[in-house]
Amino acid sequence: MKILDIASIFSAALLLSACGEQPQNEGSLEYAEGQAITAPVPIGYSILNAYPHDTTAFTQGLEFYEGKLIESTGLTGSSTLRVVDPTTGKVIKKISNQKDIFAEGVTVLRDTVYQLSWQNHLVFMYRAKDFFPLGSIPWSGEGWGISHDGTSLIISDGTDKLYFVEPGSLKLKRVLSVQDQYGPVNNLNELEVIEGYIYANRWQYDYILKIDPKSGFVVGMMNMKDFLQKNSRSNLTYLKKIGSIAVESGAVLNGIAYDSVKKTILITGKLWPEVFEIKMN
Ligand SMILES: [Ca+2]
Repeated sequence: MKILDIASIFSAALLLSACGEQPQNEGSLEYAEGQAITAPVPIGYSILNAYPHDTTAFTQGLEFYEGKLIESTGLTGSSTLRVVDPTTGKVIKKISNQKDIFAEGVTVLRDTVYQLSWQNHLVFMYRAKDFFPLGSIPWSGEGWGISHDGTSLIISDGTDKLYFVEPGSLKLKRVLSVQDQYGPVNNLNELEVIEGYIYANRWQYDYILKIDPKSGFVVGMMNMKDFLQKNSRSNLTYLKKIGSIAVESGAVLNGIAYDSVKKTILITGKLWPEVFEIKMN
């Protein structure tokens, strides 16, 4: 697909979104106009384990794949794609993105790794077993988080929209507007599909959202306020020693990976010293 094709689809989708109109084609946008939305239900969780995590990893994407963690780290000039041992935190394999790339979310579908870039307008593909590069696809918007439902890739771009696209081509299938009882929920970031629901980090907010993939309603919420400070076994002063308020406040929760065998969730954040294994109550 050409860039222009994607751009035109996006323009149409976003225009429809802005106008609040139903599209003419089948179900490419979903709305809940006029429907009352109930407040999300608090989701409790237990912390089972804390595993080491590379404190230089500016985590942008996290996914469990064949017993290992696939992690994408950002920042222009130092972005990487990694295979990480989930319990030791050891980086088993790492490749670097080109120096001009700011990498973002990552997911694996049909043994292909999809790695987003933030504002480079490219999605990179790799063979999952060895990270052999499979090229890139143009993406007209920003790239923040990515996951999949087994059929479609699901991409966030920092707005309240989630884009369902075909793997391989990124052809747009539908746009989901995410909202809670107060209206659109923006800053959707790292994603993970867990048992049929989309879970999302929301940038600059201390919680994980549970989103109904049909309605776009936020149906649940995990409170993660001061999660690292409360639960880390590490000395966190290094986050301050960097000497930048921006970096310190940038060390936010941003990584959700689901182990479908153990039915546990691995969460971490940018520059965090640990990956936490949690289980929803
Ligand atoms: Ca994820």
